[in-house]
Amino acid sequence: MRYEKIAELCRNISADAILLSSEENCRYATSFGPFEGMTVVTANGECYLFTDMRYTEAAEKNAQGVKVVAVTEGMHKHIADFFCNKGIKNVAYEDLSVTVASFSAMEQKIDANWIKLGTSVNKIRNVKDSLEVDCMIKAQRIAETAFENVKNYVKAGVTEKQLAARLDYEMNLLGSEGVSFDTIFISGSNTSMPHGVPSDKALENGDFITVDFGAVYNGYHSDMTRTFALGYATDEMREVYDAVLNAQLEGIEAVDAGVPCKVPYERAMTALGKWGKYFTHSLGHGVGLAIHEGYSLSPKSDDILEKGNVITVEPGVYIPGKFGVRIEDVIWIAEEKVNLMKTPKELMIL
Ligand SMILES: [Mn+2]
Repeated sequence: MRYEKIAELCRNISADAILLSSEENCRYATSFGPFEGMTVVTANGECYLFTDMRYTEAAEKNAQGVKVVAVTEGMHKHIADFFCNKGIKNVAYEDLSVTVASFSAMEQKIDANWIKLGTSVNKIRNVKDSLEVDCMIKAQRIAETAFENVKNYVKAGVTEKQLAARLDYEMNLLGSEGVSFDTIFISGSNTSMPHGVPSDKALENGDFITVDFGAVYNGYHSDMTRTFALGYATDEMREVYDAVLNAQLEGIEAVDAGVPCKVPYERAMTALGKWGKYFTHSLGHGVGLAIHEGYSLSPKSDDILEKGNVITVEPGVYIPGKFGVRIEDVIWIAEEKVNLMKTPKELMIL
């Protein structure tokens, strides 16, 4: 049971219980979600899921090894009584995600010595087991099949918005629980904006097209970016594409357990050479129950990659007013390094 890792953390920080409130941490602890409510993991290794009647039946069926508590009036009051009955005094809470308003509401109703969790639960989540990675691979296969299907609709005259909608629809048809994030499906000069939003612009021959998207399976996210050309690619487009692909391969090569997060970034940046001045974000981010979690492959990071991390490698070159290229894969640092993607990366011209 995953909450056993949180119970161990609870003992390590000398708390009597950990009170989880974020959707991702509740889902991690209970293997159930999404739901509205809170989760309590006690130092003696018990896990309680507090939720209301909208979710209790499903929670009882699906939450693993967890006691489901039906809350009929006032979540905080219910948890306060529970702590009182169990003699729980020292309670760790998610100080990084609870708002000031909700903490003050909680503090008023629940009498406890509050301990800040900081990033400690996120650090646990950042080391994935193979069951979690299986979910991420399922999400990735859905996304890649959807992408293959959408290629049939990519032609001059179709708008970015129409293609983004088609991709989302295909992912959902194939079993995705939704989209990992708002799908980016942009073309031509819009591709110079790393997180450009699909518009009413129609695709034109000679456009670069950047698609950044993901599916969700059991709460776990996939994340992939491909850039391709419609009709033809100029020499400059090919040169930039090759530079980004080379940087991405160098970045992936550098990712490994024990390696500082800044090293893959530096390798990719060096590989970009003269195009490096157009690479304006970090090289990658951890991914899992949240689309951005864990470490960042940033030149400012002091973190060290660990076995079990799952992290994106996504260099880009964005030339304002002209075009941009980004290529993104997800890498799992297992016994060996595993690239979760199967979609090829040679420049594709549709
Ligand atoms: Mn990403």
